[in-house]
Amino acid sequence: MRRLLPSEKQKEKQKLRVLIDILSLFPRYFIGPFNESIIKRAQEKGLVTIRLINIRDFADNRHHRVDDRPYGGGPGMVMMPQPVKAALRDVKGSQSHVIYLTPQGRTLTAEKSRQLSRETHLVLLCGHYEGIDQRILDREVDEEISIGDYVLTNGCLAAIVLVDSVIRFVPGVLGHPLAAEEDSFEKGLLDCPHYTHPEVFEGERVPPILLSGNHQEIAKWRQERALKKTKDIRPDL
Ligand code: 4GX
Repeated sequence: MRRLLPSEKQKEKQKLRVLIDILSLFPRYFIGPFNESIIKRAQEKGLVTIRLINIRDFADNRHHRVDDRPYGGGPGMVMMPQPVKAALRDVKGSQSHVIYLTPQGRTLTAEKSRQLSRETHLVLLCGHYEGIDQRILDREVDEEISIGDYVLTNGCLAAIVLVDSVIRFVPGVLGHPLAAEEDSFEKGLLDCPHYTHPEVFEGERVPPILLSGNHQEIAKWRQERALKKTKDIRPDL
């Protein structure tokens, strides 16, 4: 294959860029996690663009109310459809994939994160209170995802987890091109233990095999330890 011209390389990169819009009631939730370390650098490199949208800005009533009492009664409040619909209309385009974070969704996996990393535009909808009016979910959401079987106070932390796990699969985000592939779960196993200096810490030695320089034996040892760990902790894998 012929080499790409610089302008074409630019286009290749542009194609792989991911735009992530996060719709919530607390945009400031995301400031800390998205402005540190790998996610920060991914944005600086132009590989991902993250926009934080406050759903309250789209409420068309005088007091910018976004919640109301549930039909049928019961505790808590439900997010009204109008502000959510208006916020979605503002960001959605032909390439958008809209995700609602909820314990009622399919559980997030590494495979799902890899799949989402190939999308051009992700729209993450964060629920607050008892959730969002079902008519919005039926008409506007492409997919419901849960980050695990527990209930958070709102969807923002779940969106942070999803963004973090997805961007690791965006080419160029991790230093080593195959780092995401090397990680645990790609082989269906938990990770093996890791050691660094010093050789003896509080009387405990690093396993001697790791100092042997025999890379074949080291790979075998790591594989065995990963297998044992998986059998003990996660036999379901
Ligand atoms: N994985 N939450 C959504 C609002 C809510 C309440 C009831 C639907 C029904 C969560 C999770 C999660 C907390 C986000 C409740 N939505 N999100 N929120 N686990 O616990 O994704």
